[in-house]
Amino acid sequence: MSIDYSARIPNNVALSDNRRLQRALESWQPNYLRWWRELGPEGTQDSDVYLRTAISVESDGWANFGYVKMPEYRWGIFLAAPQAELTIAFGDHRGAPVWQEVPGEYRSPLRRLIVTQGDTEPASVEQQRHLGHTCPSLYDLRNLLQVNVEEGRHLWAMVYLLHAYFGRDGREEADAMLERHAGDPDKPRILGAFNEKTPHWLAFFMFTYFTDRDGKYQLATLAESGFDPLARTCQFMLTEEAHHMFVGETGIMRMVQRTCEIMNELKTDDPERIRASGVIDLPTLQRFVNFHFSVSLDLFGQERSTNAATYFTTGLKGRYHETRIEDDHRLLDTTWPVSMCKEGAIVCEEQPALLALNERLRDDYIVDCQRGLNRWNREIEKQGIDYRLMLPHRGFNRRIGAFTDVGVAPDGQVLTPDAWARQTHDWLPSDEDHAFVMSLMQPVTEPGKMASWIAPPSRGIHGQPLDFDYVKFP
Ligand code: BYC
Ligand code: FE
Ligand code: FE
Repeated sequence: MSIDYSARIPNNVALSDNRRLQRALESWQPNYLRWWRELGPEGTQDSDVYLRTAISVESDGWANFGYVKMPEYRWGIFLAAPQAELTIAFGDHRGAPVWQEVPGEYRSPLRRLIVTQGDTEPASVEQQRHLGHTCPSLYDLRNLLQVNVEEGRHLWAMVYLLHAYFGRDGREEADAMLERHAGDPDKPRILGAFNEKTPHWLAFFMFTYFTDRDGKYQLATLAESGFDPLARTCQFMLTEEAHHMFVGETGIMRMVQRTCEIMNELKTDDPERIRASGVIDLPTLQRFVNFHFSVSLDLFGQERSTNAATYFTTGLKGRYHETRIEDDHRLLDTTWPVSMCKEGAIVCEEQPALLALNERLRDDYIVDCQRGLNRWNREIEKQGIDYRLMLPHRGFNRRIGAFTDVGVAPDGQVLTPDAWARQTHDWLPSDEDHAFVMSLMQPVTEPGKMASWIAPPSRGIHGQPLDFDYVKFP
């Protein structure tokens, strides 16, 4: 399983043994690089960035740190090591050996899952491409670029599967990954959240906290797949994903910390006075939590989903930590509680568990999201401030599923359309909020210095000091 770095495409899948596949991927590579130059990070393509590159898929010491110019980053194909005599853990094929080839009858749904997953990766790079111009520090800039190159690698992970296992239509899907673009009205990305803008660093930290966390949960279900190459590629992607969520969680933590310090200095909770001293007031942070959480909840699909049931029954997509769950792993006659709106009130009803798999994964996700809020709230409490950030109700601001077109307040109250329209601007970021946040986004590129609105991190990267030159401009 060692990685071949002498190849044009670094890999641990013995690519050189399959010349056809190698040639096909090598002919996709220049298109990828052209896309990276055109729609990847702006203003830093020729900089030396202190990046981590995977050198082994083993859990100990898989990374190498050093200066790299991003277009020269060694994007490649890295799968977690295979496990001997592995069997499918769930669904109708439970107990059968995992598949090394795509079963003909599942070709189309499997391709669809891989395409949907793959599409989000370059989308996020496109969404974040302007952020380098307004970085709050070199430390943060480097983290952004690390996230971006890894999302680029996640695209490689899916493109490899498409090329290796789906023949001509796989190659066409791989090309289409570089043709759809985030927010493009004619050729949008597939899922809603990946067409939203990430205009500033507050949105970026919220995105990496909430939306990359959807990535964690979706990848975890695909890491259970009966299609072994997909499972193994997702297992390795998850190790990279952890860093993206770290960037989001600590980024918001540092903003909370800084805002509370200013509130204590000024002895005020007046948002206007707080804003005037160059930090983002807590109610504004709350509105961004509301937005990014609700948009990310939509990424789990509808509460009742026959697609999800089919993915599970056929062994393509499992549950979060499938093998740690103690049940029959078939879900033939169990139920799961699902919230919905009935006659102006939110009720919880038992639904067939098989149809409720999206909702179940969303439940797992919500619990995980709350953990970061608890940490941020502990900081607010520690600084003696009487304010708590909260996750809005799952029905708030939804576009997919049972709560679409239902006005649900953050506290779960069901509202009339009028009342909803009157109050949304209290709950979601307004144009003014965005304009204010944008006004703070002045680049800080002196080593060790931080923008006014964010506290320094507690430590540097890979043992380096905070005033390390994490990015060197040409
Ligand atoms: N936007 O049965 P339903 C990441 C469609 S993030 C637009 O409810 P299903 C990352 C759906 O396609 C992880 N359309 O849904 C994060 C279906 O279409 P058709 C990405 C949506 O299929 C940060 C219809 O509505 N990975 O990695 O059970 C940075 C009814 O669907 C949306 C994956 O998503 C939406 N939000 O579940 C970088 C994993 N939701 O059939 C990267 C792969 C639903 O009517 N994807 N629809 O044409 C899946 O597992 C499933 O496609 C979904 C949807 C969970 C997304
Ligand atoms: Fe990713
Ligand atoms: Fe990610």
